[in-house]
Amino acid sequence: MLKTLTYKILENHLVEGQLRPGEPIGIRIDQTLTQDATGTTAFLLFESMGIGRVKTDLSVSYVDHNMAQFGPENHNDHLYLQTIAACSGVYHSRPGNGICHQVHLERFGKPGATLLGSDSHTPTGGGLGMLAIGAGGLDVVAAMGGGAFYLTSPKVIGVELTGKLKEWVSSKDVILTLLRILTTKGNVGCVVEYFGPGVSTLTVPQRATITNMGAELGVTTSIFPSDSMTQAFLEAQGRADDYQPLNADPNAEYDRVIQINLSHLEPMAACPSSPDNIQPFSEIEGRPIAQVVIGSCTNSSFMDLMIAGEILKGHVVDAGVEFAVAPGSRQVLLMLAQNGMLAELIGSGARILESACGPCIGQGFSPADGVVTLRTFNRNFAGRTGTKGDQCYLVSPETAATSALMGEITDPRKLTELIGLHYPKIKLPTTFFVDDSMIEAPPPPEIAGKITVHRGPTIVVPESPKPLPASLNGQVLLKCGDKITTDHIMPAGPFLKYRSNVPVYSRYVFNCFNEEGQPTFAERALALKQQGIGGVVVGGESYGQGSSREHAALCPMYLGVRAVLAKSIERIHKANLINFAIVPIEFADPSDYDRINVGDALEIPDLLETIKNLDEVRIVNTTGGFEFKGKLTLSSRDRNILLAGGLLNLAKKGVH
Ligand code: MIC
Ligand code: SF4
Repeated sequence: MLKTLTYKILENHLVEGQLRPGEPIGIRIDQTLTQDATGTTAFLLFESMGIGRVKTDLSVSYVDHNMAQFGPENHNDHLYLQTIAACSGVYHSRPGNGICHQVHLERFGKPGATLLGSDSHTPTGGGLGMLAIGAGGLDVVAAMGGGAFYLTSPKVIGVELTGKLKEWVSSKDVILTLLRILTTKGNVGCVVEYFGPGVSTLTVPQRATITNMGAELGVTTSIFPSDSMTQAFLEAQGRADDYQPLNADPNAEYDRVIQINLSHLEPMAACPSSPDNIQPFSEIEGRPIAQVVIGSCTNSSFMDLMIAGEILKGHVVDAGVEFAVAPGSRQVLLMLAQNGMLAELIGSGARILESACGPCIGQGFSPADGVVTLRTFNRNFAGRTGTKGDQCYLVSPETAATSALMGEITDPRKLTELIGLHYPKIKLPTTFFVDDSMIEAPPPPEIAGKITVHRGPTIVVPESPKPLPASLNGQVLLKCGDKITTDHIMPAGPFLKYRSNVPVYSRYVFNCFNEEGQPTFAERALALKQQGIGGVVVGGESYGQGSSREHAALCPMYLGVRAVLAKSIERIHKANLINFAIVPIEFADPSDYDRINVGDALEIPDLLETIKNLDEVRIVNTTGGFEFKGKLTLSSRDRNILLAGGLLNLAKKGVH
């Protein structure tokens, strides 16, 4: 059989199961990454699992999300992460060194390897030909301990690239095109694999933009072949030895093939408030804008900022626009400082933000009410900027810089006509400036054993779930519609700093649905918990899309939520629910969604027996006086985790 690159890498790492689409499999993980917003909890769980030292080839802990440091919480987390990394054999990328995905690509990613990260944009590594997958922290912890990562053997969607991007059209426009075709729904259990003659025209940073934002498709990951472009990138990073060529077999069989001719693409934008709300420029050009940000793990590479700098050089952004640049890594920032482009950007009026996630996760730079903000990021979910009712458009660095100059959404292809600028071709540097002094290698075990782990008082060890009851006596706490993201469930922004304190962070579960003067979701859930009634959340399609944050399961679990009933549930979130003993149930007949109301009492007789053996759940709505069916799509491992009361409880019994 002619193999895809995805299946070649899976085959090399398979430890359990059969490589057939839809089958549950376990794979060996070579590398892991964690970041501070998910990593603090992950390391607390790592400690409670008693793993000691990591068993992977490489594990890196990054600090890039919680950087605002209002109050002691963030710094407490940083110190905890630094000391626990040293104790556990983990590399520690210090605050200021950059966004995890950008730094991992630059310094650690390796073609052919597997990478598991507690962040949904881990697939960025697919730009280097690695199989890089996002997961909840607990799954990453299990892999750090040498355990397999369990997933569904994927379907592979082949994206055949032909042609070559035209001037002013960017790799961001490639992924926006794919989002227009595939949307953010219905792609669970698939991997997107790029092939064809167009691949060789894209550099690794361009490929990484595409694989990064591939996360928004809801796929398991995205991957590019490893070729001479990969070699050039690794050589320029001083890592020639990490290169190996990798390709799918010619004529490999894909489950579906999508053709994209790069020469036909045009600049595009994802309009408010979903990454798949794609519009061509004819629809949006000329809209006035008040804010532009270039940054995030999608588009903050050296080449991205160089092209933005070339556009802005010698000009000042429009008076109506606040403009910010957040370089993806310290390497990027240093190189811009060394070659003078940083001065050009500052000269253009850019506010230089630190190399971190920053505005992408609502850590500052929220736009004013009612204005348009243009960002080079990957997500524009409603309110993610920190402003309710925000109007956030996702675009390429070329479009962002051009529009910042003009004060309105402007097609970058008009720059020649507008300011006489011809397309500045930016070449991949032959040498990147390499300085790893902000990455701390772990000390040998004899020294590691003497390190005292710093545990600030704002860091609270999360509770383990209580075992599930034999029959569920539940009540509907919330009915929340389609495309509920983990940002809706567990908001970031000003609450991000409570990530390592579940009792406090839990107060903000579903905060966007709370109404002034009414009891909050958390208050209602805790009241039910005290009466021994299990909370149930009812959702529509694609429940739990977006971030990998396991707090979207951990905090509801703390509040007594025992089941999620939705039309469909996204991959990472579903795994997180299972890990924290919340039963993920899909409606057998989606129209039953309409028959359920908030406050309805729902009973699931013989819940445990059903989880043990069956795929169909009988649910009784005692308030409405009717019965309906739910579906359980669970592997036998998932069932064992639920029956044990969550992964932590299962692991404590010595089973992973
Ligand atoms: C995001 O982009 O939403 C985040 C913040 O990076 C998350 C992780 C988190 O919530 O900490 C992600 O993408 O997984
Ligand atoms: Fe950070 Fe934004 Fe990337 Fe998430 S998407 S890792 S918040 S830059």
